[in-house]
Amino acid sequence: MAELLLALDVKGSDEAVRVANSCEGELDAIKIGYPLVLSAGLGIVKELAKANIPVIADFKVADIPNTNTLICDEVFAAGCSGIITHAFCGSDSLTAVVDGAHDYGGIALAVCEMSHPGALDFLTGANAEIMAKMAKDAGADGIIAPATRPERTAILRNIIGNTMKIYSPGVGAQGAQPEDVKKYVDGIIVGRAIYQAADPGKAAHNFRVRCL
Ligand code: OMP
Repeated sequence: MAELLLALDVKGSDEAVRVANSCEGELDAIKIGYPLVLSAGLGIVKELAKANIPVIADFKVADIPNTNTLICDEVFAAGCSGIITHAFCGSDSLTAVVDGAHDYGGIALAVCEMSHPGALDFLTGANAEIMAKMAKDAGADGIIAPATRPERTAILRNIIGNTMKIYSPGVGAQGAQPEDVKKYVDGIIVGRAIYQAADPGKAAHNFRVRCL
């Protein structure tokens, strides 16, 4: 059984709260990122956290260690429970995010292989496998790996083992199905197929059932 995470990439707090309320009881976590935070402000975290499920900040952190630490301070002070970071900046940058999250009792998830076609230019193959090993060595709590390439996610699962989590985007609008990947992962990330649905709660329910 995989968890269901909503990628809440809507604009503005009214729309975010509308979709989140509609999905109440169907989600294991809400993932927010630049579209929502740049339009609504980081204060939206406290609003969404009222649902009593984790809010994960998908800022795909990719900077020097000191800047990454400063980003973590803001993210966790705002009430987030987790943060998504890139791994390609290297082990020191990645460790800064992992330590920054753990200092606040949060989790850090490292992007190893992305779900879109352009990931095949760089964020795949040996590069992804090196980053998965790096994430494991840095003590990351989990990785992001693609539902669109389940065979690749299976390879990354073998590298990190079963003590780390895998959260997998690409289901719905990007073409993958929960059934493609659920046996390899701990959670499935779905955005547009839920928040653009006429009834987001019903769409979330359908995905949740398919994650069982
Ligand atoms: P939909 O394509 O609308 O379901 O949204 C997918 C969500 O997952 C978006 O928030 C993306 O930014 C995110 N995502 C990917 O789609 N692919 C990745 O490789 C990594 C992420 C992510 O880190 O969450």
